Amino acid sequence: MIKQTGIVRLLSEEQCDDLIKRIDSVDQYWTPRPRNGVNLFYTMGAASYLDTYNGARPNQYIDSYKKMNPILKENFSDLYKILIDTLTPIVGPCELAENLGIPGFQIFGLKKNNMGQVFDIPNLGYSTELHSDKVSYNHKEAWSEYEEVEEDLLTVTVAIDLHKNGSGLVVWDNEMHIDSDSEYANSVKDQSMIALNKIKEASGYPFNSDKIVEFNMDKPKIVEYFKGSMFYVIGDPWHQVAPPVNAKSDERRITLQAHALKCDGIWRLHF
Ligand SMILES: O=C(O)CCC(=O)C(=O)O
Ligand SMILES: [Fe+2]
Repeated sequence: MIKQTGIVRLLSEEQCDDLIKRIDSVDQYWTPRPRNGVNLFYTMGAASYLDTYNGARPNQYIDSYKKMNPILKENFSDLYKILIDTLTPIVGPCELAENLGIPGFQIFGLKKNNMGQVFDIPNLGYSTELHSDKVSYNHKEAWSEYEEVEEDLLTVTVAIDLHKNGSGLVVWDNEMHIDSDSEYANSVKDQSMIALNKIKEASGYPFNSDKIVEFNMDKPKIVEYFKGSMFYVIGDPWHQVAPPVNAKSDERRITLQAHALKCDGIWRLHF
């Protein structure tokens, strides 16, 4: 059930451009996440869905957040302050979850100094795995430090850089009232339906394809981001990163990604 959702401006375009420069200036801390031998995706920070497995919190995750939280705070404390100050009147009190990886960056694209020859990125060329964000519940040890842990899950995405033709989120939930009718959004909807039909033919990909079939939607909803936007949702809809449409390899999609559970009355923001 989607309890609350919206998209608002968090940053000006100038603030985004400044952040992009600063994110590039610490690219030694970006973690490559290659797929099929090709790398067009990095993260910066300890990401629950990539660095933990089944809630076991292996050392990989703990080591990663202990190293990366101070680096993220040192470089981006102004961004975290704007995020918390803007989010608080909308959803209630928020804080960085210091006992987890704090919100980090997801960078689809190349490092600035690896952008030699420009090439076309295939449509559907990025990770577009269908998922819900339930992995946050797996941090049982961290949550056990609080007396009261509420059930709701908050997800927040801040768009800092976007593909020229558009970037956003594909949401497979009839309760999602945000939707775009742009050329980009319609192209993504068409691509999504082609992908869905392929999934129906050859079940097994993506891993939770059975869920898409259950949704029984004519088309998914597209939350289209704008440069500086903050999208938030309380609830846990099935979703995918919307793929780029006719993008070149010198374009990027950079976001700050946060998830949160409300513990002792405060949303505890983590990656
Ligand atoms: O980048 C986005 O728009 C959302 C990413 C996402 O779904 C996630 O990190 O869980
Ligand atoms: Fe997600």
